[in-house]
Formats: sequence, structure tokens, C-alpha cells
Amino acid sequence: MLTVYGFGASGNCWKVAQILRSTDRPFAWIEVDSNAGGTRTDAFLAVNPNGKVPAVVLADGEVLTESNAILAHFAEGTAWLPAPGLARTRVFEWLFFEQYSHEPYIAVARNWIGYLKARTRYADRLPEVMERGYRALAVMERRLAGADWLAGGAPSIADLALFAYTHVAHEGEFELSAYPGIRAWLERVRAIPGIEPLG
Ligand SMILES: N[C@@H](CCC(=O)N[C@@H](CS)C(=O)NCC(=O)O)C(=O)O
Repeated sequence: MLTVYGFGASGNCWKVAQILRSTDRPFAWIEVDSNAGGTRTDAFLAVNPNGKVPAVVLADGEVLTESNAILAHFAEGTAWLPAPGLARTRVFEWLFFEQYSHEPYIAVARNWIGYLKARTRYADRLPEVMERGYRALAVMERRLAGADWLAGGAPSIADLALFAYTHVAHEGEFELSAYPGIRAWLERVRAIPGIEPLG
């Protein structure tokens, strides 16, 4: 049995639950509220010294961290991840894009505005976070205006990774009306059998 340490409201943790559901792996979930210090306890730091969820404990006790690495681990050998080569590299491009250019802005705005209701506390940082978030959405729109999926011609973990926070971007007050390619893609991902969106 796999054990997932995760926070139910988190898109990063959603990715892990979704790939486990999509590859028919049962798992136990231990809820850790990362907004309430749950990732900073000695007990949790013994699981992930980096103090972040998600973390997955395998049957042999090995611990996996970093949501997109976890996606790749469980997608290995399935249609969610192409074989090594250019097609796989295209998937990885989007995974790294998500972590460096998308999640730090879209997830953070959602957490500050939608979850913590702390708009005033972060008023000085929000404009830049929103601007960078829209920049990431524009990159996605360029691809999705002419393609059904982010990488290649079929759904992959690139789509799961980017769906995680894009489908709840409105909770961070991102307006998607000017991004028809993204909106159509969100519906395509929602329509994949077994997908259980966050919101
Ligand atoms: N790069 C990490 C980011 C994980 C992350 O930021 N997790 C947040 C919750 S979504 C967290 O645990 N934050 C607690 C903290 O930073 O103290 C991943 O993709 O797994």
C-alpha cells in the first residue's frame, strides 16, 4: 500500500492523487495542512526534509517527493508518459515550465486570495504574481490554440501537471475569457475518464 502525505486543497497534491487513481493504484492519504504548519513538524520533516507536500511513501519505505517527479514515476510504462526520446522530452518541458513559470504565480495567487483570504497582506506582491501568471497562461494559450494536448497528440502527465492549478486559477482571480484554447483544453481534460477535478 502506498501512503500519500498531502493537503487536500493543493494542486500539487491533486496531481499525485490523480495519477494514482488513473493508474489504478490504491493509496492511503494522510492530510497535512501546509498552511497551518503541518509540513514543519519534526515528524513530517523526517518524511520530507524539504518540508513540503506531497510526499509518497512506497511499500518498501522509500519516499518520493516533488509532485512532477512523482507524476513521472507512476506514469512510467503507461500512456501518460511517452517512451524516452523527443516525445518524452516535450512532456518534461511542460513539467519544468509548470514548476518554474506557472505554479509559483498561479498557485500562489490562489492561495493568498482564494484560500488564505489575505489579499491585503500580500498587496505589494500580488501585481507581479498576477502579471507573471498571465504570462504563463499566454504561453499555454499559444500551444493550445492549435493543439488538443500540451505535448504530442494525446493526454500526458504534462496535461495533469498544468491542469492542477489552471482549473482553479479563477480562485486566484485569473480571468480565462481571453484564453479560448485553454478553456477548451480544460474541458477536454475534465472529460478524460477518471479525472476528479479539485473544484
Ligand atoms: N515543488 C514542490 C512544491 C510543493 C509545495 O510547494 N507544496 C506546498 C503545498 S502546495 C507546501 O507543502 N508548502 C509548505 C511550505 O513550503 O512550508 C512540488 O511540486 O511538490
